[in-house]
Order: sequence, then structure tokens, then C-alpha cells
Amino acid sequence: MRNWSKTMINWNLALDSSGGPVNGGCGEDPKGMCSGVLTIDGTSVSKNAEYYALGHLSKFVSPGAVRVASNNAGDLHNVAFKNPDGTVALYVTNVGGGTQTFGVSWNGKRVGYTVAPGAVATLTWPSTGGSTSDTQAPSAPAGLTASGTSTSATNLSWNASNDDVGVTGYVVRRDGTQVATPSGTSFRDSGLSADTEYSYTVAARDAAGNESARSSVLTVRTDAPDTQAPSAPAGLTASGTSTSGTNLSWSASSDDVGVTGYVVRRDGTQVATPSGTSFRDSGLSADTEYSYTVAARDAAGNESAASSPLVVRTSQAPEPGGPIDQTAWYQVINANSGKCLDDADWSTSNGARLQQWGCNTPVADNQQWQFRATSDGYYQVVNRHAESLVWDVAGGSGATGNGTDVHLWEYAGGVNQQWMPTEQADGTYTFVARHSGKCLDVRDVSTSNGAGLQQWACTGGPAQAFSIVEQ
Ligand SMILES: [Ca+2]
Ligand SMILES: [Ca+2]
Repeated sequence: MRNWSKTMINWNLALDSSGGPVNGGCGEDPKGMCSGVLTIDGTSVSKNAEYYALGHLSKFVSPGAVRVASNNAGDLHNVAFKNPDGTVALYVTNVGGGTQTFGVSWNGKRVGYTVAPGAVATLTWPSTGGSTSDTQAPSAPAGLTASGTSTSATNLSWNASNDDVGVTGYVVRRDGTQVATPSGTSFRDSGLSADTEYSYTVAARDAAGNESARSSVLTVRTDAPDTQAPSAPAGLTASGTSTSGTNLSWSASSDDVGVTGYVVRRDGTQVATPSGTSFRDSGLSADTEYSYTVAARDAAGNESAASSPLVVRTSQAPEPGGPIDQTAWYQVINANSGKCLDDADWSTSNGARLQQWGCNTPVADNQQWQFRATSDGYYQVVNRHAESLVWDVAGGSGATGNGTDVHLWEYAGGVNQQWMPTEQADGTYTFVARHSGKCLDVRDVSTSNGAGLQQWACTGGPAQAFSIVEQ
């Protein structure tokens, strides 16, 4: 069957174990030349290769089938047939002594299979709808049109073709070169050059590979690039300006194609690219002037001239004072432990420990503190027993790490000796060190007498919250 034969005859249905009986015609070695579908040895019946060949081929290869291909892949001898109904059968036999695994690729798909030594297998594929007898090409596609053409792409569409069996797809050619084989009646061609003419044709194909005549040629010219910048934004204004932020807004620009967004610059540096006509700038310093401009952009990257600059001055920080009376003395009580901040051991020396301790009754001087304004909302915090000593982050202005000890030291104007009290919604305060921006914090969230104080990144937790009680 592998060598184009059109039929196969097995002479012997059943022979004995020595290949007989024979009546000549089997050559010198009857057993080597004649074999039956079955071998009968006493009461034992065994099936020979012919048995399986007959079974597989008669079941899967129909009358009128054509041989497609055949090869010997090592010990795997094979032959494939295409049946009149379009189905395909692949017959494989393993003539070697070991198990063989193989793969078959067909129509873009792949299948793997394993056959034991001496075994045969038949793999079949369904009809693709094509027929070996389809020799008629589809009709040429009509109605080829382009839409949505941009500087770099165009959408092509056309009317479906007809075929005696069935159209399976189309071939799109740009300037005579195939660029796509869509199965449907449209295709978006992209990656084109701007302001350039392209000629398209489309042809239809059927499953047998017959290709129709090409459609009429459609010429498409891509758009010229957008080189015109939008108009400069007008009406730049600021509102809601605080100590640290401001809301900018402006009037929309216009463009020959379309504005896609804006560029906001603060003191000449780009800070945002909003798509709309407003932006809130934040993270600003208090009581500081900033100069803003806004420009518009289109999709091609053309940028307009800048708007007229707008100068915004942020608000001043709150004046020292507020709810804190600078002449009063206060207990400072941790919200987590309920204990009072305390000059440990009534020390009057630099380096004295700042600790928490149960609040004394009557209130002791070493548990009373006064807030004395320095500048910009910061205070030095003075102990009543040792008025020269204030809360001080150990190590000076460079000591900004989490866990750095806060102790008591003579006030010398250092930024590590100044604290900003900020009242929370529940009436407690956080105290932020001026040099580090970190919060006064009871070490290890302790509730014990003698626990020390440290600075730590502000968390909003109760170990960083304190109530102040005026004496
Ligand atoms: Ca056809
Ligand atoms: Ca433009």
C-alpha cells in the first residue's frame, strides 16, 4: 500500500505454525514467504500482522481513496489516505523492538501517539469540507472599500464571495504583496506611512486552495501628519489654596484634530499631565510663591504655547498659640497607657530620661510641661521642675531614624528640640519633631511605668496620641 498499489490480496486465511500446508508458490522457505491471517497451532490461535492490516485498512480506508503520502520514520512505517468523503486516515506500524512515540502535524494542529513494538495504529481526521474534486475557484470579492483611515492605518471591508463548495478565507494584497489572510470580510491594515498612497486587492479562497480573481484595485491615501499645535490654554486660575496645595483650572484649548491633554508646569518644571482642564497641586511649602503655566497637547505630540503664568502664594502656617496656652503648665498623658510624661528621677541634667509614669496626685512638677512657641507652629516643651530642659531627639538634627531616643536637654534652638502639636479628631494631640517629621511615641507601645519615649514614623496609633490637661 505504501508503493501506490491499488489493492491488496491475502492468499491464506489460516496456516499452521510451520506456514503450511502449502501447494508450492511459497518459495524455498514456505514459512518465510507464506503467512496467514491466523496461525493455528493445535488448539492455540494467534493473530498475525495481516489480521491487523486487514482490520485497519478495510475499516478506515474507503473504496476510491487516494494515497496521500508515505515514509519510514525509523521503525515507524506509515501511509496516509484521503477518502472520497474528505476524511483522512494515517496507518502506522512499529516494525522495531521498542515502543515508539511520534507526532503528526496536519492543518496547523499536532497530535502525539505511542505504539508498542509490532503494533499498528490508524489515526483519522474529519473532512475539512474540501474535496479532491473541487477545482472551481470562488467569485472575485466585490465592494472593496476603506474607512477610518488615519496617518498609519486603514480599515478594509468587502462583500463575501461565492463558491461551489465554500469560501474559506480571503487574501489581502497591498501593492501586490500579500499582507493578510482573514477568514472574514474585513481587515485593518496598520503600520502604514502618513500621507502615502497604497493599492489594495482582495481575492477569495476555497478549501481546495482555489483562489478567485482579484477584486478591483482600491487606492487609499493615508492622512497627512498633524503638525498644527493646539491653542494656548486661557483663563488659568487658582482656588482653594492652602498651606500645602492649590486647585488650578483653565479653559479648554482647541486643535485642528483634537486636544488630548495638558501639561502643568510649576516654576518651569512639569508636575502633571491631566487630560481635563483642572489639577490640584499638593506637597507645597507654606507661605511660598509658585508660578504655574499650562500648555495643551494633541495626539501627534504637538504642544501649544504656554498659558500666561499664574503666581500662587500658599497660605501661612497657623500662628503659634491656638488652643495651647503658652503660659500654662500641662500634664501630657499617653492615650494608650494613661500615664504621664515625666522627667525621670527629677533630674536637672542634660540627657535626663523622658519616661511615662503613673500620674501623681497632687500633680508633681516633674510631670508638668509648658509649650513655648518657636516659629511656624513649633514649640519647645519645657519641664516645670527643670525649666532649662526640653524634649530633645538624641543625636541632633541629623537623627531622623525610627526608634531614636527622645530625652531632655538644654534648649539651644535645635530643630530636633521643636515639636508641632496637632490636635486629632478625638481631642488628643500628636507631637511631630521638626527635623524628622516623625511622631513622639511610647517605646514598644508599653503601658509600664518607666517606659521611654522615641520618635517613630507617624502611625495614628494610641502610643503616639496624648491628651494635655491644664494645671
Ligand atoms: Ca470551489
Ligand atoms: Ca493638531
